[in-house]
Amino acid sequence: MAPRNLAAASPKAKAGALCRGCGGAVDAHAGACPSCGGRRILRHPELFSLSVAHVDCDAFYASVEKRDNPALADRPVIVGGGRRGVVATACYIARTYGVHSAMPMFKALKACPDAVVIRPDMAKYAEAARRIRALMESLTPLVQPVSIDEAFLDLTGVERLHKAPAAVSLARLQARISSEVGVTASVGLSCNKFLAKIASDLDKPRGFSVIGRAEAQTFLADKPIGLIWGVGAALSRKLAADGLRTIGQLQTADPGELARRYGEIGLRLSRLARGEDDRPVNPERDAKSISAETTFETDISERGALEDSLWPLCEKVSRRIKEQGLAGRVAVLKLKRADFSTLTRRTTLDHPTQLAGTLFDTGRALLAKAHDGAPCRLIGIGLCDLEDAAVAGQPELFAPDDARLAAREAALDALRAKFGARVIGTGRGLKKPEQG
Ligand code: DCP
Ligand code: MG
Repeated sequence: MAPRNLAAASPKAKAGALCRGCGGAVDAHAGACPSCGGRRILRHPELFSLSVAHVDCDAFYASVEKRDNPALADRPVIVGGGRRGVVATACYIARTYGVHSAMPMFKALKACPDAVVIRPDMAKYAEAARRIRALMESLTPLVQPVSIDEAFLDLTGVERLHKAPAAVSLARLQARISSEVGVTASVGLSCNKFLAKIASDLDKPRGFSVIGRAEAQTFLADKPIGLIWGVGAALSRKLAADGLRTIGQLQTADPGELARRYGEIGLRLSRLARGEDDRPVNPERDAKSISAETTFETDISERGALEDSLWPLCEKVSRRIKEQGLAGRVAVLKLKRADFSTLTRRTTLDHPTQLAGTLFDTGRALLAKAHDGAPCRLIGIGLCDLEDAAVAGQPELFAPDDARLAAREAALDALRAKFGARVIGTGRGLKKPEQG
């Protein structure tokens, strides 16, 4: 499996080629791999100078099931059912019948009556995921898990350690996931997370795709705007109504005009359309929740006063969650009464959020349910069930209805960054200075 030609594997190599059979680096002009004789050679001028990757397992739950029951290898397999009665995933054979994730099971079975249906066994999938994660972490400390079967990896600077460019290490990783865990994965290699994520999806299953810096704009130009993370159906419709359908149209639109029309989101779309994404691969995913609380100097029993004290806390949580590039799906409110009894109330949001306004509205609703008029000595609010904001899709940030709210918060954040957190407040934040 080791690359035979380390000279070609040097990070400085101009053009690179990789044998898709054994994962070894080969000479860019070789017709066949000198190591395994394979003829599936991946060539790309930037192959050995790119180091940000997205790795995503193929039909993950179904692959684990096939691994554990070889008799299923050539059968269409659907994992799902149970309480929700929908398809969690379908193997690539079942997909040829049109079966896909989130499809109601009855529809899936109509499309593919011969499918073998298996109930999900999460413990088994989590175990496979842990082993895959460990293999990734043996390559680089910069592993950012996105979901159970996918992660971003930044291999910048570890080429010397592995005596191989990132592409070769990734091909080896792909081979080890297959031989040691028994499932297959697809790799997307590029210069940033946005492009790497798109790349990993281009050649599934067992794919290895590269999007280079030089080709990014051209590659993206004719793709629909919906390919951009977080651009859901609603925003796509709004952009289409304004005549914007392809990423190429975003590339040629004036960024200032996009900002004026869509706020911060417009600017972000403009940058992504040009293949620019400077978010780092962030392995710091330890924080299970982000919260803030305040203890009052004197107990408060009046609802309005409690609400006023909630707002700066929401701003604080929002600021911290934005700094970490995360979004939370569950909001939690905490009240400590004067008698020191504590109560917490939580609610799951429709979409993960990082907005102070959304958190405040949710917190206020929870407060209305939880607070019985008793004097309180402390109030706290937080977000948990955290996800990477970009990968979570930020449907809320991108939903046209909330776009103004998001743009306004982005503007306030920018002012705070410039002048300090305490200088800029909203009417609500200024009404009652933060305590505790
Ligand atoms: N999953 C789920 N419900 C969904 C989507 C996914 O339960 N609506 C589960 C089952 C998948 C796993 O998460 O196996 C990983 O999700 P992916 O989106 O990566 O899908 P797959 O790995 O199954 O297929 P692909 O090869 O397209 O990545
Ligand atoms: Mg997958």
